[in-house]
Amino acid sequence: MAALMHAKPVYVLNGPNLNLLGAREPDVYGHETLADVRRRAESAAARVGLTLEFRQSNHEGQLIDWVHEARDKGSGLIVNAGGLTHTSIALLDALQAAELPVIEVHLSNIFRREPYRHHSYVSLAAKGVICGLGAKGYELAVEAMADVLAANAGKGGPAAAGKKTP
Ligand code: CA2
Repeated sequence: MAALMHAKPVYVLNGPNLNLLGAREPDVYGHETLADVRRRAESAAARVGLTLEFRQSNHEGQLIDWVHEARDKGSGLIVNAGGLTHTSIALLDALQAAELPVIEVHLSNIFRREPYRHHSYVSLAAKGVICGLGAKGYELAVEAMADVLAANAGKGGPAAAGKKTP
């Protein structure tokens, strides 16, 4: 496991309705709130030497603006785009333009759910996808991001840390 300290934070972006976590549909999304998820992700980040910008918005344009911000100010992106996962070519375009490693997370196993959840635009920009493991998936995504960033840094130093690998 990498314990490399990165100056730039990893952006953890959460999309529409994820602010409702813990309040409704616990059978699908569990009992933990988004604040609980954030605490887990930040604990994992501290363990692997990363810092996070953990955010949530119900607005597609806001999420896209944050992806643009991450392009300059971030080292990677962990994205649970909520329902926009399955609809947003605009968010995909932003993620592809960011030229940062992207890890996609879903609390639920989208492949066990309705067919319209089986396709993800976000996946087209993602190095990897974690789904169905609840809040634990965010911890795993942070750990995986640390490994990706360490591997990229090893390939060409800090300037290469954000570059996608084939
Ligand atoms: O499983 C996931 O993490 C999802 O990204 C959650 C999205 C859903 O549209 C995706 O297909 C899979 C939904 C966001 C959370 O919505 C809630 C609605 C009511 C109560 C709690 C959460």
